[in-house]
Amino acid sequence: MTGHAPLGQHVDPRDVLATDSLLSDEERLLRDTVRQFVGDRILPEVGEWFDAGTFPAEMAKEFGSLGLLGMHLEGYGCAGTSATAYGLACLELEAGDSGARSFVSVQGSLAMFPIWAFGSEEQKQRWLPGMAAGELIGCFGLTESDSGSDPSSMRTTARRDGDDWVLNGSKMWITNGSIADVAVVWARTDPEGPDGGAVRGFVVPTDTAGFAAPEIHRKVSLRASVTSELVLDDVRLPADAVLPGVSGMRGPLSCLNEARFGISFGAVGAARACYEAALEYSLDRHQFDQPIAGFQLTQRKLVEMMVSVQRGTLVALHLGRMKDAGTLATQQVSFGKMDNVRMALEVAREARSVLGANGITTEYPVIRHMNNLESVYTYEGTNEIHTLILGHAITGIPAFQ
Ligand code: TGC
Ligand code: FAD
Repeated sequence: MTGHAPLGQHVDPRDVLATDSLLSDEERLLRDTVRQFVGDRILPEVGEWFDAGTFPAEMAKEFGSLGLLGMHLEGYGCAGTSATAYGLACLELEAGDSGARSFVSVQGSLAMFPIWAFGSEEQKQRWLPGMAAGELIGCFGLTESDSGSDPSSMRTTARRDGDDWVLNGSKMWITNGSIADVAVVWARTDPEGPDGGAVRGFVVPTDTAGFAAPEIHRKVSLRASVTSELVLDDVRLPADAVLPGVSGMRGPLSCLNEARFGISFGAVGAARACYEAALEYSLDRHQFDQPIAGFQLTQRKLVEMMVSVQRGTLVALHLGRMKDAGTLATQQVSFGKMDNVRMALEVAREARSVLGANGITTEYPVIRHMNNLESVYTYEGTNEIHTLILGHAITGIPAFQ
């Protein structure tokens, strides 16, 4: 027994390390279902959505009927899958477009998760089933124009007025803001009040007086996704609008762990799509009387891309198995988000070069992914912030300030 496959055995160019064998039958089935959905419903149209700078809100119900919204949460109409299954769905969605994965991340990990984890039973019953079905769309308001990487410097306030809460301030760069039915908004309470100035989460129906969500235009990245400002002008909410189960920055940062985990998988999907587009193109495209895949310099690019995608897949799966075992540390999530997103961006740029001039049009998916990944590199904690989280983890010295 040599431990080797027979000489000359074929390897799959799309999965050279046979990472597929690490999935269960159930995971493969889910992966294939989402892949087919992306092929049928997203890929044929996403170029137009990107060109038009829009994401159709109607897709929410389609995501809902596939069980993709809040899919790793239990109860309240959620599918209750494993974390790895959620990751695999993110991977396939982002192989279509980062905007599709963003929609699902924000809905499930950023809007539903805080209600599910920190909400009252009444809040859960009111919002989660409709959100799981895609009948109600949620958004997550943490970032402000002057508080991005340092969200604890936020200026949005929540003041008590009798039993009511009154919110004032604004949030910036909020995915799904203009199409949302409900916004989970993080605001700082009165330092003199009973919450002692702690950040609290509020469930804000977007038809509440004083709430507005103007859309942000002129993006050249993540165009197939709605991004908005949230304006809160004396938004008066009943006492029970606050999320009772959490106080302090732990609230919003816990939600980020969920979404960053999904991005660790999602980025691999975008990278895989770019690698596969470059491989296919390089085998078809002839120059100097031969396929450009026959040039050593092109082969090197293809091999580097393939190795990166395979390595990213292994990292993501490892994180998924740890999350399912309940052992995943937040710093390990930062590893996946930081390394897989930068990997995907490098792969996208390399793939773009293989496509030559064709690589600069949205006729091919590569530059769309490449531009999208610039947003993914920045949101959910920039590459630098995750570097510093890991730097802190290995040295014990925080270097944020
Ligand atoms: P720090 O003083 O370290 O901690 C404050 C409290 O928070 C707790 N904590 C966490 N809890 C859960 N998960 C984590 N990852 C946590 N990190 C910290 C910590 O234990 C402490 O709790 P307690 O109870 O002792 O008070 O926090 P800090 O304010 O100094 O922050 C550190 C830093 C820089 C790492 C953090 O601010 C950060 O991660 N900044 C990046 C901001 C960010 O990622 N924003 C994302 C906005 S949402 C978004 O981008 C959506 S994109 C959506 C799409 O996909 O379209
Ligand atoms: P800044 O924090 O100003 O950073 C600018 C640069 O400085 C970066 O390179 C950063 O890494 C660097 N920097 C900052 N601090 C340090 C430091 N201590 N050390 C070293 N370098 C540092 N937010 C939400 O709340 N909800 C959403 O739904 C949402 N969706 C988004 C969708 C899109 C398309 C985009 C682009 C952003 C979205 N965001 C959302 C906001 C996103 O989370 C922020 O953009 C991100 O956290 C970075 O903040 P910033 O853009 O203000 O950059």
